[in-house]
Amino acid sequence: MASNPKPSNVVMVLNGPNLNLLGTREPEIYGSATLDDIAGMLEDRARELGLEVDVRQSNHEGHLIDWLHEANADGARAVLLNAGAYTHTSIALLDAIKAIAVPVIEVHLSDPTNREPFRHISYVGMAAADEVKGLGPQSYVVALEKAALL
Ligand code: CA2
Repeated sequence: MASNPKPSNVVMVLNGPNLNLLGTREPEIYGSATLDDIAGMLEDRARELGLEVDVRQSNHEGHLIDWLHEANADGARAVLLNAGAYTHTSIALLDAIKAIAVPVIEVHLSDPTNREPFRHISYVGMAAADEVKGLGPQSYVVALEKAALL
């Protein structure tokens, strides 16, 4: 079936490995907000922007790929993707982003380019339409505001 040519108002927000642990450890790097807190912030901002967010998290690379395909098939407005450490390793995610028409905005709480050298490469960034990083939970909100302009 052909995908819907008119993007919906749904923005899918995909979170990768270990992000379910946000707020429990390493607050000096990732802050003290939980993923549920971030989802709440996004729901509030989405309402103001006339958008709807669908926030998901998985520790499994294939789930993230399936959800990118789903966002595309459903004609989502955009995907905000914090792929966690898969950002720096996953050619499969790069291929998935290249294979879909939905714009993907790369999101990070920290700024990986100011951290260890192994975090400086981003396969996600090689295909993402845009990126927001280093703003803590606000990175997601700024990315949502960018999605509203697409
Ligand atoms: O800064 C980000 O958002 C990252 O995507 C977070 C990933 C990291 O591998 C990326 O380089 C940058 C790690 C997420 C791990 O989250 C944790 C949360 C609480 C406690 C431990 C890990």
